[in-house]
Formats: sequence, C-alpha cells, structure tokens
Amino acid sequence: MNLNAATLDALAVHLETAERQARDVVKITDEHPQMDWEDAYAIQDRIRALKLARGSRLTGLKMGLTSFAKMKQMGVEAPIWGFLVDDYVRPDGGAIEMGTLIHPKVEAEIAFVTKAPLRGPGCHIGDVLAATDFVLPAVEVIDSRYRDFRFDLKSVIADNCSSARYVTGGVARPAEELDLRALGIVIEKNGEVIATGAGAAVLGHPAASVAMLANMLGERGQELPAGTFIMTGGATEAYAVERGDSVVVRYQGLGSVSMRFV
Ligand code: OOG
Ligand code: MG
Repeated sequence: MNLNAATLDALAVHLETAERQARDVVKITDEHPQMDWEDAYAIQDRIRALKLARGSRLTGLKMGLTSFAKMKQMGVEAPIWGFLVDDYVRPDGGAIEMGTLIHPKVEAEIAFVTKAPLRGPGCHIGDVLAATDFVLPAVEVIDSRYRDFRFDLKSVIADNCSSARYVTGGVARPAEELDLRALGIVIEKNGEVIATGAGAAVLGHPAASVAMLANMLGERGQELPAGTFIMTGGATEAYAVERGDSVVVRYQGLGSVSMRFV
C-alpha cells in the first residue's frame, strides 16, 4: 500500500460521488501515480462500504476484461473484479434512465450462480462447474466515471470496474446442459445485429473466469460463498448506447435479455 487511509477514503468518496452525480472525472492515477494494486482494491472496498452503509445490498460479483476484445478495446492487459449491488439491478425488458449515467455501454455476459463455496488458489473449471447451481444470461451496462472511458487498470479497479447497471433474464439452465464455449451470442441494437460472440471469448471458457475470481479472492484469504451471482465479463467489445436505443441480446439455449434506454 502506498496511499494512506485518509487518501483512500477521499478517493472513494470522490469516485462514488461522481457515480451518484453522473459526472465524469479524470483518472485518479494522474494525481496519485504511486497508487498500487492493493490501494486500488482498497478504494473499491471503501466504495462498497459507503454503499452498504447507505442501505444498499450486495447482489454479486463481476469479472471484467476477461475477453481479448475487451482488453484490446480498453488498452489494458489483465482481468479485474468488482462488486454488484441492488441499486444496479434493472428488470429484463425494462428502462434504463440515461439521466443517471454518464456514457453507458452494453456488454453481453454469461452469469453463474453457485451452490457451494469456491476457494482458491488452485480453483479450476471443473471445481466451478461442480459448484454451479445454474447459468443465466446477463447484460451489463458499464459507465466508467472516467472522462471518455480513459483509464489504466488501477484507476478502473478503484472505480468498481465501471459497474453501473445490469439486467438478467432469459432462461436459467444447469451448466452441464450447455456447451458454454460454443454458446453463441448475438447483440442487436434497434433491431440490427451489431456484434456476435461466443462463450469461449471469455478466457477460453466462462467458468475459467469464475475460477480466476476464486483464485484472486483466495490470494486475499477470501472465498466465493455458495449462492453467489457472478458475471463473467463481456464476451465482445462494449457498445455505446444513447437515449432511445433498444438492445436485445440473444444467447444460444438461454433465451434473450433486453432493455430500453430512456
Ligand atoms: C471495465 C469493466 C469491464 C467487462 O465485462 O469486461 C467489464 C471497462 O471496460 O470499463 O465489465
Ligand atoms: Mg462487464
């Protein structure tokens, strides 16, 4: 850790206020170039504590930058994780208010819900599948608090990995009924196909993303409890949306998830 507690507290308030006011800020490493990985996750933890203290409920975890398409789009090179709270949840087919967001983008993701705890190190795809209750489709709406989505890995970790909204829907299925690598994904905006992808885009297999999360948490002495909802990361690039857009994502064997931006 290179930053002191007062600085970590101030940066958490700075980023969480930017989120609540839908106002962009410059990436925090500009002013704090000595910030390290521990500092970055310590700021994220403080943002989580601020939200929970205000009455938000933790609803899951997410992995980010797990596909080559996303890493390339954002110019960064390693997966990261963040948390999810009930404030971010929107219903399938529902409206997402643009007025509360800065510059949202949509991501097509495969989500897992666990039925047994997972603890790294050494957690692998087989452990994840054995501990999976079901998988279901999700669309994440990310909204970096950084101007023009320009950030480095440490700044984005501190900003809870751009988490803003998410929608689940479609069909929940046991993982063994699906070929999660070959699972096709089609993203449509206003009735037109804008991207296609497959489960394998996410670290070769979406369950590998959950295993990596368990292993990264294991390094901090933490585990993934049974019953955790986990989004495994965007399978394609993220796509910007505007007021009036409607988005439908179709997942092979898992139905679809849709939303309108108003
Ligand atoms: C960081 C969040 C990435 C994903 O699914 O890859 C993410 C960002 O690109 O702003 O949620
Ligand atoms: Mg995501």
